[in-house]
Amino acid sequence: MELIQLGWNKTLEKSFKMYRTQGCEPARVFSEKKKTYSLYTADGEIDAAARGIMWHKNTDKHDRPAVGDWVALETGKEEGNKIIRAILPRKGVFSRKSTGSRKRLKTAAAEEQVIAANVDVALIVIGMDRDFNLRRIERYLALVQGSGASPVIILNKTDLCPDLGSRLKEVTAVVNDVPVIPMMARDNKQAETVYQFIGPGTTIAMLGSSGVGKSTIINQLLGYGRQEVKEISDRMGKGQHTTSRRELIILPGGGLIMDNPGMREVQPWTDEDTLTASFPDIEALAMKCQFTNCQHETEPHCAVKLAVETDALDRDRLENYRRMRGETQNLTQQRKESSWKK
Ligand SMILES: Nc1nc2c(ncn2[C@@H]2O[C@H](COP(=O)(O)OP(=O)(O)O)[C@@H](O)[C@H]2O)c(=O)[nH]1
Ligand SMILES: [Mg+2]
Ligand SMILES: [Zn+2]
Repeated sequence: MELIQLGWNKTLEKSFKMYRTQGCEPARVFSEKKKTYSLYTADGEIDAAARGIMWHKNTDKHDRPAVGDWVALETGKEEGNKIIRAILPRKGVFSRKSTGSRKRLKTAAAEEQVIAANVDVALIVIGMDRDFNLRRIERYLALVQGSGASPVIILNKTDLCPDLGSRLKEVTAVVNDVPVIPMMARDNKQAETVYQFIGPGTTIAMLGSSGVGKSTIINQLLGYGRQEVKEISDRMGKGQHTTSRRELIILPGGGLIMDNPGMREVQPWTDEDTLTASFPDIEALAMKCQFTNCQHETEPHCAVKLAVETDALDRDRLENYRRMRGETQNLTQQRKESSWKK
């Protein structure tokens, strides 16, 4: 397989140059086992271990290979003993707060664990049944903001939505320029409409709650039933949680796709500025607040609160923003504590 079809590009080639002179070859991590990784190379699939230093207890989890990473692979060693020498610079990452060991948890220090690297397009799948929730859409958009990926929203199970027209209006009102695709993935071949966002070498990650149809969409794109689809009754709404292995699957029409990278809680691992950037309407209003650091709580002459009072800004949207900002501020504090301990 051509490296370009795996997402290789000029920027990567540049940063790989020095490794090439050292006899390394480029490879892309497509799944992660305990301490080994499965990689795509120009010559096919291969398993490799990471250099010992990457597992040292003082090595930040952030510096370990993750699914989606491009790495420099040491070649020339005897067969079956390939080693990952280095991770090439990432375009962006999806990460979560590491659960860490129990001992570590007690210290409440937050550590960033990369769960997917170099994602180009994040398909946020929302069920138009009971899953439908505007606030959740905002949370996913905040999560994607700063990840280096462009978001696309899929409103799936349109067959279970009696009022699609007005739902669509509600969604487009909160998502700005993010593309929104309504679809009925199960019964039609509508999943193929997402191909407009996928080119050769595009890396896609599917995000969304359990039971919204992520695996169904992937199977449609693949043309066969690779991902396990949970049978759930439409009446009950939610399905059981089946854990799928996190891996990058090559699509027949080009591109690579990852089922839910496993963000259990929809918690943006981000900073306040990145969060605010995913609420551009609030950001614009905040420029008109009297205080530059206005928190839009009790300050006088707050343009954001005024907008809520005059119905120019949705109260629930502001509430959701505030809640996420609170979480982000906590996280920033925990990160500080974590770096003091080092
Ligand atoms: N009614 C309806 N059900 C769907 C649609 N797409 C998927 N489903 C069903 O939703 C359930 C969960 O789908 P699945 O792909 O496993 O969801 P995942 O947890 O997000 O991977 C399955 O029973 C699917 O058949 C759709 O467009 N309409
Ligand atoms: Mg699934
Ligand atoms: Zn304000």
